Amino acid sequence: MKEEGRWYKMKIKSTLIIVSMVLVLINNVYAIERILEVSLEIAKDGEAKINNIKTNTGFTGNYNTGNYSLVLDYGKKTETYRFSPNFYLRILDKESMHRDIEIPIARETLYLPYSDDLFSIKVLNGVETVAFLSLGSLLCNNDGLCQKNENFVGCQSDCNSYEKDGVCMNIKDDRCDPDCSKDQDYECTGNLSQFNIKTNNLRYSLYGLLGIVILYLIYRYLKKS
Ligand SMILES: [Ca+2]
Ligand SMILES: [Ca+2]
Repeated sequence: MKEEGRWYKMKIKSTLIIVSMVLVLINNVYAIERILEVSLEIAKDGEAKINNIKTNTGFTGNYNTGNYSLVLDYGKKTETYRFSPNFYLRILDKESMHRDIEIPIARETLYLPYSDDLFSIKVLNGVETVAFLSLGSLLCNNDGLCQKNENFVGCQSDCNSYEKDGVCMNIKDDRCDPDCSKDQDYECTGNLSQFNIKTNNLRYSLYGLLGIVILYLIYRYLKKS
């Protein structure tokens, strides 16, 4: 009897572990990574210009090598990303051959990890600083209005999830985000049942998964006793 009680406790413990693992998995599927898009115009052997910055959702790039670096300053720490601007343009000549011609200005967009405490951006060519931008309230000025470089990703105090702010947030907020295409945000089709079917399907498949786990545990329990 004592033995059985211990075994039963163990089963409860493992059920809890499995359930929490499933919950963690669900959470990860919905985790959206925030990124900062930095568009640069770099003059060969000269100054660089930070043309545009924008917060977005998506993937970051790999910036490990190159003679240029972009430094994100968070006040307490800095992060350095290395890259090589492309000063060549590939063209097709009269004989239909590819040829690279040199261009005076390279245009690059970098996709970097973003967090709210970002303070300034610096671009270096070797050790020489070629561009600097202090962010200040550029990405969010907390005035209740969604403008300029602000969007829901970087400025939730001013922008709603369904704002026309250049980023598509395909989340359930009962509104159509005008930045999304119809297949990105189901709330844009005006046919909410389609959206509900989707979420219900997901919900049922998760219930199904939990059901299988529980049935398996009951089966194991009956087999042992
Ligand atoms: Ca604002
Ligand atoms: Ca939007």
